[in-house]
Amino acid sequence: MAFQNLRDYIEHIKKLGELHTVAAEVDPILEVTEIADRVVKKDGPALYFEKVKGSSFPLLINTFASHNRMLGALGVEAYEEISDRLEDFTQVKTPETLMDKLRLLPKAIELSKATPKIVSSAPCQEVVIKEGPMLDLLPVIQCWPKDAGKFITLPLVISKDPISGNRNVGMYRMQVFDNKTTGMHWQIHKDGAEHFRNLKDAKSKQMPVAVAIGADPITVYSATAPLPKDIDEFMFAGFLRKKPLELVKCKTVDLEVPAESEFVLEGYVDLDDLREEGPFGDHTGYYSPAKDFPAFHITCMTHRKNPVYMTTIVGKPPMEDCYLGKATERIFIPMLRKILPEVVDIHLPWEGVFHNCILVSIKKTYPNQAKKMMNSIWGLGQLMFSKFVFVFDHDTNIHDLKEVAFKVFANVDPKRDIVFSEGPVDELDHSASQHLWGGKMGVDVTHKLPEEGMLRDWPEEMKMSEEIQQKITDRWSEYGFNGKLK
Ligand SMILES: Cc1cc2nc3c(=O)[nH]c(=O)nc-3n(C[C@H](O)[C@H](O)[C@H](O)COP(=O)(O)O)c2cc1C
Ligand SMILES: [Mn+2]
Repeated sequence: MAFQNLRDYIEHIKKLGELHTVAAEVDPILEVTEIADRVVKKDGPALYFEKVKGSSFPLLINTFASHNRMLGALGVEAYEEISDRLEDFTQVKTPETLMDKLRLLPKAIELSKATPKIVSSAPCQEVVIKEGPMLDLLPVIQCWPKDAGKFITLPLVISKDPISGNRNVGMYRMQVFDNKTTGMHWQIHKDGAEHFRNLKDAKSKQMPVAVAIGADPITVYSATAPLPKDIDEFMFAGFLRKKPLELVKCKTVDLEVPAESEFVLEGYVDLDDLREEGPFGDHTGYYSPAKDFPAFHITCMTHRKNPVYMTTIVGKPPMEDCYLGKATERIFIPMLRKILPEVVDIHLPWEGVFHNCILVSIKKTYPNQAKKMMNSIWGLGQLMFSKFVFVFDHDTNIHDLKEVAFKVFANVDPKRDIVFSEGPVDELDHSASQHLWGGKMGVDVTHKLPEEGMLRDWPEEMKMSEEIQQKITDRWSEYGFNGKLK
């Protein structure tokens, strides 16, 4: 079941015993981070801070920071419920009979259910503020000691392409510069940045932007999903919710925002107004340095009555964003298989902070397929950032890092099986000698074929027969281990 808004989800996790309320007053400068960091590292609950110094609004953090809460947020018990639906939805078979055509009907219905619906009045506009304190009212946190200031860390940034008019929703952090101005940290490869660049071709200077902070959990997740450009994240949210996302027109800009948002910031960015943003303690575990990004000027802030400020911190894994990333890894496998049918499974270990490392298992049917896989990954959406790509045979459990290490050490001839390449790296990568591009390494861990130059037979992996395994399990108590070692 999908939640209508954030407060319904808060009630849900409260009932599950996965929400801890802190009544003591806390400082938004660093104190919230240290508490949230300790709790997330211990697989603890979501945190609801009732009193944050300097604000009258409560703060919610670590909302998605457990597998249970992440699944709950998406309204499912297993990610396969979503990936199977996506697989089904994208199955294309040319309809030949009337029955085939009729079978397409549910898809059309599903699509119509995903299309956002405009409503005329909305909870997120219960309070409208056009002058006076705006950002100053919010319990925005400073996350790490050397951060440049306070950052809004979980915003849904909404813009429309100045040329095509297509909507995008992305999660890009926003540094608070003053009561009505923030930074807009869309990295160069992201869709929001593309909209901004397109202002030039559209012969325009300013672009309206709206930001929702706190919404129903599926919509918040959707802003982080690596969808192809021009696929509307709100439509994707509707697909996941199985019912349309309700949107309302903004008060001062020509954009729509989720009607059930907690807070909305309306405003614009200007091609000629870039400002220094950062440093910021990032999800890489290092500070990303200061750089120029557009300034976001706020023309109006609206919010619900009794709004909840939703935020997160990023840093050395595991952090809350790891769980969002895990959802993406699991949900998008069928989409990946549409382009790369040999993919059996993928795993982006948290230590690789998404863009540093990907493990892929494939059903290998022709020589050098592992190398083809590396090149495909380096050319595919946000997976292009992957610095290390390890390709395994289909029967390796790539989620077991012990098995992964064993297979890498055993199956790889370093001289023959390692491929070095170069290309774009994530904007946050600090290891490359220069900004934005650097080296890549692919490792072929699959069995090697004669056609790949292998001069000897590949050996068979040892496995005990199932019959013997079963016999020993049945007889275990006879061996006198007294329940130990089983
Ligand atoms: C908590 C969190 C913070 C993020 N902050 C940023 C950010 O500041 N800048 C950025 O470009 N991407 C950031 N991302 C990643 C983007 O949200 C992600 O790449 C998304 O797919 C971008 O949407 P787009 O493809 O529509 O551009 C963040 C993700 C999460 C989960
Ligand atoms: Mn997008």
